[in-house]
Amino acid sequence: MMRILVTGFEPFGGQSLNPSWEVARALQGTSQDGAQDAQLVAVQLPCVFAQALPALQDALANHRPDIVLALGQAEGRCDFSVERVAINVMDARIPDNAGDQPIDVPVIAGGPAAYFSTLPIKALVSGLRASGFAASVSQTAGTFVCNQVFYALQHTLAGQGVHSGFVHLPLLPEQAAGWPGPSLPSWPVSVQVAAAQRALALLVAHRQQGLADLAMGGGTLN
Ligand code: PCA
Repeated sequence: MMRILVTGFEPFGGQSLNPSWEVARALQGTSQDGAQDAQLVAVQLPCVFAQALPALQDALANHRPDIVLALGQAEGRCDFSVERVAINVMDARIPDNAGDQPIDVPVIAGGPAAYFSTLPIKALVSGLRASGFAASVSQTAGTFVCNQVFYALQHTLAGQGVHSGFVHLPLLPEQAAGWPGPSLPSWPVSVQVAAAQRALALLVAHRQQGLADLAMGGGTLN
């Protein structure tokens, strides 16, 4: 049986919702198209540098997943934003939920500068677009708690054959409505959940078929 771990974050930055957790918890217990025998567990991670990695390690040890889809909120992103790379630095523009704000501290001292996603990121983007969901490859997951979790996830699972990676999600409409400053894009939770469900079905099928990722452009000029 295919074991899937989906993580989402608690709200942060003064918000009362985080789309990543709303999506993760909605997925819990659902079956994925084409993956009837998959078992999905959703785990919430604290948006606290000092607590997120222990929670992630617990989830990995408890569920021993074949596929990990880590989700986070990225205000300003307008689509299902599939991260390519995690970098070994924490540089927090705002304090985390415990008031901690590390500047230029490695996620893992002595670790490599970066890890790539081991998800088929191009196939994911292509498959989502074919199903009507806006999606793209993102070249940076930032330097806050999402990137920290993504880096530690890839570091922990390196060489184990698990398919793992990170996706940033747009705001929910109720968040965007109250957001200060210029308007930001948002997706209703139903659309976010449907996109994530499609993504998981693609990931499961891809893994079951042992396919390589698509060679499709997903870069940016700058
Ligand atoms: N987004 C933040 C942290 C938690 C979340 O959902 C980030 O992008 O780092």
